[in-house]
Amino acid sequence: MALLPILQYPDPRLYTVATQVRVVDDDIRRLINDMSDTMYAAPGVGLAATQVDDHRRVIIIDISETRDQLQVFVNPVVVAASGTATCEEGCLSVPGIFDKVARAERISVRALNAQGESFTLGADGLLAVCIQHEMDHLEGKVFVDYLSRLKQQRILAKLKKQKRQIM
Ligand code: K1U
Ligand code: ZN
Repeated sequence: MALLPILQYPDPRLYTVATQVRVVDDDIRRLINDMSDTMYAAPGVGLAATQVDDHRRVIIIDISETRDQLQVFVNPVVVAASGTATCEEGCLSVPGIFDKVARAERISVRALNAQGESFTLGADGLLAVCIQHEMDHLEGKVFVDYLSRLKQQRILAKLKKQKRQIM
């Protein structure tokens, strides 16, 4: 079991654009295993490689109540999107902050699985939100970037205060 440190907003490394995975090999599968240990321990319902300072296009998600339905997306691409839905989001890189973000209501995503096989998945509800949130991380985008400047300033102040209290 390997728990990886999760980058905390506003760490500049969260703004890195991830690169395509050329081959899904044992090295990528090790990353997926370490990311899943980290996500389940946090606990979270998703994690992007960016958040553990690995800038390859890998995201994982498990929105199941039983926490045993891991979904792996390597090189994910949204191939169709429709509607708009606003949902409250959180992020392991922005602890204790939750706010509403508008995203596509339904998406169809194409990706490779942990065996390197291509698949296409239709998603709505929390799964669609999570996939879009994690794919944003691969583009160097954090959900607070969608919020107003004023909210961003308040979040930064709150996180600074939290950090001071921990030290
Ligand atoms: O990207 C991340 O840091 C993961 C993030 C995913 C996410 C959650 C909700 C809306 C959009 C994206 C989280 O997992 S935050 C933690 C969380 O929401 C949660 C944790 C445990 C159980 C249920 C939810
Ligand atoms: Zn996040």
